[in-house]
Amino acid sequence: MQTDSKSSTLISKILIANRGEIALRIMRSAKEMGIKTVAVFSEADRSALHVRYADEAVCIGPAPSNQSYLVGEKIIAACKTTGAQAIHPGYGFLSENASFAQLVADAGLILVGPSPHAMEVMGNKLSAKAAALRYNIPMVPGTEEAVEDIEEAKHRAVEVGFPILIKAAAGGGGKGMRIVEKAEDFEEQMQLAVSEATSAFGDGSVFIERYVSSPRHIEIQVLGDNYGNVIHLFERECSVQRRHQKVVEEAPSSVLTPEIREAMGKCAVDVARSVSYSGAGTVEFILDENLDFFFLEMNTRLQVEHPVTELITGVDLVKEQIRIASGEKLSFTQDDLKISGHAIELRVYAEDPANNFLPDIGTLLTYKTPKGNGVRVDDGFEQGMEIPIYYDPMIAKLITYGKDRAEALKRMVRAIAEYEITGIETTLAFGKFVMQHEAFTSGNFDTHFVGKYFKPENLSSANGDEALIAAIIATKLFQEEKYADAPPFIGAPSSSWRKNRLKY
Ligand code: MV4
Repeated sequence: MQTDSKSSTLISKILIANRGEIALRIMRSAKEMGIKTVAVFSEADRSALHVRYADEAVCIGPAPSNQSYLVGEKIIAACKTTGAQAIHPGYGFLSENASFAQLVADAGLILVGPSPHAMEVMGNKLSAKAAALRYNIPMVPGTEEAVEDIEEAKHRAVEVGFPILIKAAAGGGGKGMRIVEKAEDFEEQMQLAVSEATSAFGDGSVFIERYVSSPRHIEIQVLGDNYGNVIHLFERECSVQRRHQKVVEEAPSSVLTPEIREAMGKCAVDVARSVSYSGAGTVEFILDENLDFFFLEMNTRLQVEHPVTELITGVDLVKEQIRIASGEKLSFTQDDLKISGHAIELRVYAEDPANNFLPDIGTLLTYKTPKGNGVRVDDGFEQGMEIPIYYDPMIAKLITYGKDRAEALKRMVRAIAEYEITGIETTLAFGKFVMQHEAFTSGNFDTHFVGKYFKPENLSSANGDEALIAAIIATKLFQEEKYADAPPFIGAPSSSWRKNRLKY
């Protein structure tokens, strides 16, 4: 499928304006294409893996991201110093910042991503919906413009029908979103939504949609080139999330029929066309109980969960992004693409699932990744490294592939058991809980999965190590009694036994 086209004439050196696993992910593809890589790093990331992996590295300031990874001028200056012709922004940080995209263009550099215009239109939910409306894309009934006057807004809410959802036009990640069950509550919720949106985004515009109460979250990966060719690479199912943070993603979705898949794919391509989209993008939909789907928004970046799409299509999305940015035409058509097998991704966070998922920072005392058939780990750490407090707490993405969903799931359970992390709490045991839950294994779940089924008590019972722990304690007590009068000897079981033996 992927042609090994000659390395780009426009790009011989690329700067990766990111850190962690995604910076490494991008550099690996660049290296395979014969493109030199430049890392940028903050003072907290001096010894990070992405810095060591790159051909060159430039320090761009102190640890806080607003003094380093978020400062566009420093990134552009680093390109000038090193002679990099292009910037890959990864995800997060500057990746969806239209002003930065414009700054890059004005500096005569190539941004691996869509135009500043496409970013700007899709960066606002209302302008995104307005663009999509011209292509007759299905959308949840609601207001097409921002609602300002409260009485007028309430009138519109009654027309739409309760329950409704008030959303911030500039919003993302569920911020500024309020569910309103009945008309009496409307004024209060609207005021709260406006003030939340104003403080979070500096833009208080809100709009109304009918609330779809138990949706599945399904997104379509698209690729567009600079010659008007747009294709889709099928869907990713992302319904297992916790407070708008995705936890598990998979491809394909177990609920889509070939007909719905094709219809959603066509809609996603049209949404991309509405802004002459170039590069890799993701069109988000919700799917209701009747399997009707509605366009929500478009993300104009490479997403965290892109590997599941790569595994089922055989396409290296980062290479395609770079080829498109260097002015190449898409080397394949929609008809060349098909789904092979099934892939599941588990995000491993440095968070304590037993303690309300509080971020847990510290040193990776043990860090051993699973290996073998059908296992891919995208990470940015090694044993002995510290997880810095300044950035996202994601340690790794554990991705498994199989000929079908059952095989991918079994591999995932096996891979979780092989993964050894001590020194910090992680979401691995939580992942095991999800993978073994009947609602997940049967495919009968929606965006409420975590809230509906997960309680911290589930963790210990899902763990299955009680017998092992009991045996270790018994042995230790026995030895302590036996040698109570003897001096401590070298090699005696140390008090760190628990950290070293606990496995998921
Ligand atoms: C919705 C919805 C139900 N009805 N819109 C959440 C974040 C943003 N991307 C859109 N979101 C939702 N919009 C209507 N009209 C439910 C959600 C939603 C959700 C969507 C995708 C993934 C997870 C979610 C979790 C809660 C709510």
